[in-house]
Amino acid sequence: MTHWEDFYNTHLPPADFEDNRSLLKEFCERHNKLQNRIVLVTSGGTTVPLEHNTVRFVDNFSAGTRGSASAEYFLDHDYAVIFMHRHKSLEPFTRHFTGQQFFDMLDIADNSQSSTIAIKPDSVDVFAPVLAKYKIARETQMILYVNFTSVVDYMWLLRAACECLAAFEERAVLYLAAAVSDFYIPEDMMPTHKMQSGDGAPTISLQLVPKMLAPLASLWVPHAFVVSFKLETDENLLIVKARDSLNKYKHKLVIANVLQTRKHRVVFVTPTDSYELHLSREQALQGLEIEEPIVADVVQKHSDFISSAQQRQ
Ligand code: PAZ
Repeated sequence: MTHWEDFYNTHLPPADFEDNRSLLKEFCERHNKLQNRIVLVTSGGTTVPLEHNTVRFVDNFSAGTRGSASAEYFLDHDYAVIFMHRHKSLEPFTRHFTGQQFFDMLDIADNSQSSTIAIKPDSVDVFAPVLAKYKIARETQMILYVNFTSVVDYMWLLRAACECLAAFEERAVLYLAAAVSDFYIPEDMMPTHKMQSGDGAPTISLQLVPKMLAPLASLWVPHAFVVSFKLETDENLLIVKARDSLNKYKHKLVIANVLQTRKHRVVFVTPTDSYELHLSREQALQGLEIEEPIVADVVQKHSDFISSAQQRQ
């Protein structure tokens, strides 16, 4: 496995990196002055390009549901939110109206002079509260959107966000819900141009991505409340792998989930404890989302963490 420092030495930052870094810096400085709590929510999957001029890439299943829903609930708890997401994955607020849903909520009235577009009366109750929350979040500048596509973009953005979050010390939460690839093709092993079928079936050799949770938890934001997510498909590995991760990186909490049941069941694994949160069928039918109790629990743990840090001072 490449050491994390070698990874940054051998992979260039994305083209929009400096712009995003300035946005992060400005957002963090403002909220730090206000003594706000802040959360970095990572969301969606990363791509692994197979060519420098990327035509083809390896991707994963993540739609960004967990991250985008969680970001909304953190705003409800008055956290400033850095929403670091995969380009074109689900985003807070607009996630409620994807695909044709939004158009189906609209009516168009034509007369000879002009056209008027209006929200259908029976959709107003659904649309208005979401729009109102979006407007407040934007106007009060409580949310910053930054995006990534490849695993390399993600790594650069993650480190830049951590550099800005360090000043918040215990007031920062890192909520790492993105599905980040464990494997990639290093830049020096990737062809420049589109692979040609005429050259025969390619042999693709993937390397391990360095585990950034190691420098993140111990060096970049050592005082922050770091929460990672662990996804498995084999239930038998879930708790073992989550506990391994806590032992190795010494962060505060792993939220473990299984691919097929992730929308209604997660397991909280702390250094001393593990317990389940789940939604009943009735709760799901009523429109409750599991991210609401997940975020409420994380916020409670974060408050306890801040209190015990203050008592030590
Ligand atoms: O994005 P989504 O809602 O479809 O999925 C969420 C998730 C399963 C990616 C997330 O809960 C998670 O487990 N993220 C970490 C994945 C991992 O690297 O193990």
